[in-house]
Amino acid sequence: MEAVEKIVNGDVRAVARMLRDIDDERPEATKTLKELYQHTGGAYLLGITGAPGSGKSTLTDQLISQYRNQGKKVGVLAIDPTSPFSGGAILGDRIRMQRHETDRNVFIRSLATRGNLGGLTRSTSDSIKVLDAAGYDPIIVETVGVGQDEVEVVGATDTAVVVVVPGLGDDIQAIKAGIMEIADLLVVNKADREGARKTERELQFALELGRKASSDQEEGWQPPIVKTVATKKQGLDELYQALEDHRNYLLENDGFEKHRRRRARIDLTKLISDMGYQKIAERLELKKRLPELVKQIAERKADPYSIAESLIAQILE
Ligand SMILES: Nc1nc2c(ncn2[C@@H]2O[C@H](COP(=O)(O)OP(=O)(O)OP(=O)(O)O)[C@@H](O)[C@H]2O)c(=O)[nH]1
Ligand SMILES: [Mg+2]
Repeated sequence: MEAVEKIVNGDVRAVARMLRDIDDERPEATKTLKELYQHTGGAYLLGITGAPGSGKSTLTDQLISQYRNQGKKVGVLAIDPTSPFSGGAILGDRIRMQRHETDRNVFIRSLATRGNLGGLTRSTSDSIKVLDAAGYDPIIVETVGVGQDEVEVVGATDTAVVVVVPGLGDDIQAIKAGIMEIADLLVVNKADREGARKTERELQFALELGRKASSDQEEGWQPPIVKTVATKKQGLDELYQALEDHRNYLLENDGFEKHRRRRARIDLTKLISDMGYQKIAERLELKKRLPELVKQIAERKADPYSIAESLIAQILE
């Protein structure tokens, strides 16, 4: 049987192999992705982001149970933003969610990001499509909300959850800048610690400010703040209910359609810039010509702007 057919039939090994091929950037993966595409678009995408150690994986582990109780087949992609050598977060994710590892209806993978620009968005969105085609629904994507790419990944999900912990202090600045605008739902986890109420109030305030400044906000949806103690399952029913509320809100307001269009736009523009450079380089025989062009630029016989313009002009001719 072909890879595509196997994946669509939910063959776990075929799914795992495909994710590896994507990670290794194998050219064959693109061929399979082309054929898989028509089988995607059905899954509910749930993004969870927040500072390192805020409890994202513990929350995800609890949510997996909630969705399994509803008979859902759950996919989880945990993005590790650290260097490929540390493996620390990956290990933590595996331990946190290991009780689900023997469940055939739960698929958990960690993706290392290798630090290449745009690589995260591309490989994550490709991996999501594979799980989607294989029938996983919901698909939970865990990222550490540090870089632009991570924020972008979660911002492109259907429901974006931002996790904070009490006493964040300086963190609130980081949260205000960027992360706040993408939040559909805020979680104050580790509410067993001191200052949970204070953090909740600070978030409420930041939320009001951030929402006013943001143009990308969804009309008619007020992001709720849910307090949880993930390790003790406290607040998990409330969190699940808030997620369902947002999903229903999306269903009633063409939200899923809007998000599918947004992701299609991101996919297309990313692919054009990724593939574009390679194709342009081939067409212009850049590999052969580059040393001479670089020499001219370095010796100030030509400027890089004019060279780039003339190369582009040659392509457009
Ligand atoms: N006290 C307390 N500890 C918690 C709570 N939730 C998680 N923890 C602990 O916090 C630590 C980090 O939890 P993780 O779930 O791995 O956090 P994470 O955000 O996934 O971490 P990274 O993926 O490494 O960024 C673990 O030791 C958890 O047991 C909570 O509600 N209260
Ligand atoms: Mg984690």
